[in-house]
Formats: sequence, C-alpha cells, structure tokens
Amino acid sequence: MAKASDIVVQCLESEGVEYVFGIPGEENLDLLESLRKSQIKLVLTRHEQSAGFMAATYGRLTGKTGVSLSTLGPGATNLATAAAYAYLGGMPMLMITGQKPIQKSKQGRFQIIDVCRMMSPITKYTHQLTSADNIPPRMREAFRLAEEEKPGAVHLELPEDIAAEQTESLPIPRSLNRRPLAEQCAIDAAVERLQKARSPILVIGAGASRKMTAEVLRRVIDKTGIPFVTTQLGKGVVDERHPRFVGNTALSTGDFVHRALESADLIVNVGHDVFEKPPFLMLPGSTEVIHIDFRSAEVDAVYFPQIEVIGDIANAVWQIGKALNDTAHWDFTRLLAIREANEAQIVEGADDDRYPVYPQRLVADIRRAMPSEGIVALDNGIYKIWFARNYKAHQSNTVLLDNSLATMGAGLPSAMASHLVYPDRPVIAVCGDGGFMMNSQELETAVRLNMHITVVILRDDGYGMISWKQANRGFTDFSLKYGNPDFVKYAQAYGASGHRVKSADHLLPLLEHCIKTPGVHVIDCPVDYSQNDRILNDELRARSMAV
Ligand SMILES: Cc1ncc(C[n+]2csc(CCOP(=O)(O)OP(=O)(O)O)c2C)c(N)n1
Ligand SMILES: [Mg+2]
Repeated sequence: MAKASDIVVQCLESEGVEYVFGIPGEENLDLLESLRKSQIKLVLTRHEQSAGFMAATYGRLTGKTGVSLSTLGPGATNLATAAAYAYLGGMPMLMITGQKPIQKSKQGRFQIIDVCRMMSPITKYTHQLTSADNIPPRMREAFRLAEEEKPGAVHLELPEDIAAEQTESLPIPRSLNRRPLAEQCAIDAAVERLQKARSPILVIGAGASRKMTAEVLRRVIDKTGIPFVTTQLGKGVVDERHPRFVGNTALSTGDFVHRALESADLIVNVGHDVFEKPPFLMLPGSTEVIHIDFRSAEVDAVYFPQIEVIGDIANAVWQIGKALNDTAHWDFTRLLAIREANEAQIVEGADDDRYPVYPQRLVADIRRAMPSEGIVALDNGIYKIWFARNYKAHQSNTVLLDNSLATMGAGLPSAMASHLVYPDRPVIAVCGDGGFMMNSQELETAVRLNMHITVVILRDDGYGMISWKQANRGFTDFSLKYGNPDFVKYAQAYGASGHRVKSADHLLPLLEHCIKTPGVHVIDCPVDYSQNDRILNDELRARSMAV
C-alpha cells in the first residue's frame, strides 16, 4: 500500500518528469510532501500563469510534457491563460490542481469553482481524480494525450482527500509507440502534382519544428532547389540563411513573401494548422495547396487545401523528396528575384544609429550578439513582427514566439524555461514594457534559481502594437500610454543587474557583456516606433508590389 500522492509522484517519475512548476496551496500539501522526497525539482514561481508558461515552454523545447501545479479556485484560474497558450500553441503541458475534499467537507463552497469545466475548452483532456486506484491510468492517459499530435494542455484535479488515500495501484509504464506513416496513394498524388508544377514553393510551419523534420526538409530543398518560406512558429526549422529562403510570414498580407506565394503555382504547406495566424490567405481559385501534416487540415475560410498527405511529417517529406526526380522544368527565376528584393529590405536599418533605437537595428544587434544556438524568447508586441521578418533563425526553436494565443506575459517565463532546458546556451527574453510588467515578478524566481538570462525591455511607454493598429484604422490616439518604473532600479531591487541603453552603438557591447556575464540582466532599451506604420503598412506593400 502507498499513499496516493506518492503514486502521483511515481507516475511523474515514470514519465521522466524533471521539474514541476507552480505554487502549492493547502490542498496540495500531500503532493508537496511526496515531491519533497523525490528527485523531481519544484520550481516555485510568483504567479501560476508564469509557472504554466514555463511548463508549456519546457514541453515545446523537449517534446516531453511540462508539469505545472496550483491550488484550487484562484490558483487554477491563474493557470487558464497558460493552458490556452499550450493548447493553441501545440505544447505538451500537464496541470495538476488541488481541490477541497470531495467526500466530506466542512467548507461550504469556499473557493470552489468547477475547474474541470473551466479547463474543458482550453485542454485536450480534463479529469477529476475520484479514487486513488485510478491515478496511474489517468496519469498515463494525460501524458499520452498531451504529447500525441497535436500536443497541448491537459488537466488533472487531485482533491485533498484522494491525495491522502492509500492504494495498491502502480504506475503504468510508457508504451513503445510510433506515429503512423502517410498512405502511398497520398504520397503519389503529391509527387504527381509537384511534377506538373512549374514554380512550387514550400511553407514550413509549427508542426515541422516539433519533430525531426529539419534535416529531411533541408535535403529536399538542396536536392530540388525549391524555395521556402517559414511561418512564425516554423522559424529556423531550416536555416534562414539558406540561399533558397524567401522570407518569413510575419504579416498575413502585403509583404514580399506574399508576392512569392502568389507567384508560385503550387504551395507545399508542411506542418501548418489554422491555429497559427494565417501565413497566407487562400481564396477561391488561388494557388493550390498540398497539406502535409500529422493530421488532416482543419478547413477554414482562408484554408482549404486540395491535396493532403497525412502521417509522420518527416517521413512524408522524405518519401516525396525521394520520388521527385523529374523537376528540370521547375523555374524559380521570379521567386528568387522576390527573395533578393526581400533580402535587400531586411538589411536596411541594420546599422541605423538614431536613438532611441529603431527596431531594425535592435533585431540586427541581437542577431549579431547571438550564436546560432542562442534562444530569443519573445513576448507579444509590435517588435514580434520585426523579429519574425528580420531575425534570421539558424536552428529550430531558437526564436520562441507565440503566434497562436499571442498572449502578453510569456516572454520572461519562456526564457527562464529555456535556460533550464539549455543551461549552456545564451538566452535573451525580448519584451515590450507592457508585456514585461505582466510577469516581471518572476525576476525574483530567476535570481533565486541563479539563472543566466538577459531581458531586453523595449520601452515606448505604451501598448505600441495597439497604438499602431489604432492609427492604422484612422482612430485618434487615445489611452494607450503609461508610465514605467525605472527599470534599472527595478532590476536591482530584485538582485538582478540593471542596464540602460544610452545610444544605438551602446546596445551591441551591452548585449555581449550580458551574454558572457552570468546572472540575471535587465536592459532598459528605449525604442522609436514612429516609422512602424510607414514601413510595415505602406512601404512593404508598395515595394513588394513593384517587384
Ligand atoms: C494578455 C494580453 N492582453 C492584451 C493583449 C492585446 N495586445 C497585443 S499587443 C499589446 C501591446 C503590447 O505592448 P508592449 O508589451 O508594451 O509591446 P509594444 O507593442 O509596445 O512593443 C496588447 C495590449 C494581448 N495580446 N495579450
Ligand atoms: Mg510598449
């Protein structure tokens, strides 16, 4: 016989869990005691939301389920945004929340909400454990569902009285399990259609960054010369310095990549799903699409592919690449001309010495400071578009941005999780002054855990992204400005190092200093967003139309 909470921890151990991120409440005390006796490390955070973001990012980077922990009611509601982040973003994450005793309780309805019902639309699976004997199968099921394509959030509620029960049940080991391969007929149909094309293009999306697809995709690109585009969540799956890289779909329309996608006569879309902001918009009669993914395409007004190859992506791409032999008639002259125009645009502003710093210079300097394996974790704001467009990712999952929930507040926690997964790689969080302040309290966690990370805060004293949209829609500038703390002193108050960028030329040496000096660094970087609208809305549209 063993205590139920010990069995929960044994199940976690049998799944290979290294960390549990969270904040316990009194309802979790049995589980906390069981965790104390295990090798699993509890990362105690200052908000459940950031614990959830960290667990989700752990899942995103490793493919293994990240685990988060909270109490009932308020702890569980604080996890909701992170659940949605993992659910839409395809990141395997398990949330374990406490609950008052379910068999006998003297607390009325104090703190009680129906957490499972709340979690239901933002998870793949949610379940209240009502008996200790059921813990192993429910735990195994939660991990299976979290990791199965498309990965996402799952939730188990462990009530206080169940956690304290005794049981003879034992963890159920993981199975040996392979993903199904695509059907030969589907491969043949895709190959036949590709052979008929004259200038096809490849779009690389989120799904391709999850599994070992990178090497296979690169070989197909090298063999056939097919140009490729990355989506925001597919950044870096193939090195974006490759001569056939056409660009990133940072915007949904009006950029050079969209000219290329219109000019192509076939789009091969690898690993994209409609939860990501559309990289391109399909219209009736527009370029045909071959969809290659683990799952069939979820049809949408802007996405209705004509051919689907469903099964393991890497294998499907490999098979298609192997069968493609008759491609001498492919002609990429136009696509490559568009690529050159985009490349020329991207380097503009890389040495701009105006101050406050311009976004193009900022992106260029972070790229200059970072080695190929360095990780940039972005929060959500206007700079995300600049990073997606201008920052060339060299490897998968080295630019962590959230293009599906697109929540603010995830930049710092996802940088912290990246540091835990890859302690030897430089990690930089890039946050707006708005997004940073949504989870800035985690500076304490980062300092306490002796992390080495750098947080660059882009200070425009406002919700810049929304100001940009407001201006763009012709509204009067209203209500999107605020004040900020002195970020240098703020960092120092947490025991972190605070720095302020004093000129455009100051940024790069400062980044280099932070990357080589262990500790938590916060860089206050004033930014000038005044040209965003002109460049992103007008100039790109006009210049891409002119190619
Ligand atoms: C949690 C959350 N709240 C609100 C929004 C809507 N939103 C998107 S970007 C943005 C402004 C971001 O401001 P900041 O972090 O300062 O970045 P900036 O655009 O100014 O660089 C807002 C309010 C969101 N995406 N997520
Ligand atoms: Mg801002």
